[in-house]
Amino acid sequence: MGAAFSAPSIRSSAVPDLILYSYFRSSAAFRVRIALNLKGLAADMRFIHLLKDGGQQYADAYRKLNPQQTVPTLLSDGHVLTQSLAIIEYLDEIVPAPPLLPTAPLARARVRQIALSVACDIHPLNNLRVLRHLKLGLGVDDGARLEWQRHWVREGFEALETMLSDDPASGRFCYGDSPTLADICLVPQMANARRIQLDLAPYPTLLRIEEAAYRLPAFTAARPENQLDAA
Ligand SMILES: N[C@@H](CCC(=O)N[C@@H](CS)C(=O)NCC(=O)O)C(=O)O
Repeated sequence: MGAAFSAPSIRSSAVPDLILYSYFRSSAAFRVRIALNLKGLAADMRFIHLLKDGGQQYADAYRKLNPQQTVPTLLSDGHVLTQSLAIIEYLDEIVPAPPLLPTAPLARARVRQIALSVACDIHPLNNLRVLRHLKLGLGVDDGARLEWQRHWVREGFEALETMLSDDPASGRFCYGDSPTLADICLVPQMANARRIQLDLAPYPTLLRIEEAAYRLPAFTAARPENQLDAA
């Protein structure tokens, strides 16, 4: 008799049960919603309202789940995952198609470079807790806080526009002609920029990519206004 064939277990190939803690206006949660949609994955939604009840992210039960008290949090078969980019790369690993990162190392670095420009350098400066500290901790008035927000998005978008406008790797999307992690980060940040009424005309490449993204149902369905918790 030959060696026994060991079939892969159904468990290891099955898609896990997913629960996503989300807030409609959160751009980090928006990223994960896009990734889930692109992968054709459904998650049970749990809504954490960042403003109601003094901020539901600060409730004890939620803090136990996510000590950073931010959304998104993903439960995958009960395993707690936080940080949107870690969650998205995890989803990409368990459901490889369509890929959210290209294959070649330089191409992957390029996509991550764009994604991280948004996720590490633009988004954190405009986060709710930062704005709250500016107001309550440092006494910064509403007008100056708005200018703070616009300043950091403007500076980040100027760099991204330059990076994307004259790079041969840019296509219909940030990298080539299909959406990647870079678009997943860029598009929600543009939604935030619209909320603070930033003039987007100086960023024609970003606008073109956003338009291409919203032609895909995965991006449109993930928009804040299309969420069940949209107020
Ligand atoms: N780097 C984190 C950022 C998460 C984050 O800051 N989420 C915001 C919403 S976009 C939040 O929950 N803020 C709550 C607060 O600042 O109190 C990620 O990518 O998941």
